Amino acid sequence: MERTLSIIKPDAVAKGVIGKILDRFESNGLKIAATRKIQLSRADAEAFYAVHSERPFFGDLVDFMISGPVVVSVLEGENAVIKNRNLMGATNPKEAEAGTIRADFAENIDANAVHGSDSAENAAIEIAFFFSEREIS
Ligand code: YYY
Ligand code: MG
Repeated sequence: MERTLSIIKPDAVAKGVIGKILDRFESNGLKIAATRKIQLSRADAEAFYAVHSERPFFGDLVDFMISGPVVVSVLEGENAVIKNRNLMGATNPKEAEAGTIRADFAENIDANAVHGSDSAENAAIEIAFFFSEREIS
């Protein structure tokens, strides 16, 4: 069993599709092992996305991620990292395959509905950023 971190971003929370997105996970063999709605601070968002701090889109990404509440979840299942990435679709919703979360719920690359860890190693770091072990089951 593998774990990954999912974030339902402010655009999708504002649209009222938290339930629809969580259903994609549960319907595709990913258990919701922990979940919480949270308003990120600027410091939270900057720390979470520190890997992108030198990229030109970093400022806009941080502004977007604190523009409203998000839903952070730990997903658990076989090959959870890649399974979640496949369910999410491409970073740019215009390039995302039909039936993926980003194709169905995202408008553009800046507001693209979901985050998902890109490796098991990063998943462990990202999960620990939001959850203690006793909150995950
Ligand atoms: O992992 P993923 O979210 O699919 O993409 P990343 O390359 O890690 O970028 C993180 C985040 O940054 C992306 O979801 C939207 C934003 N972003 C952007 O606004 N413009 C880009 N050209 C690339 C990424
Ligand atoms: Mg990424």
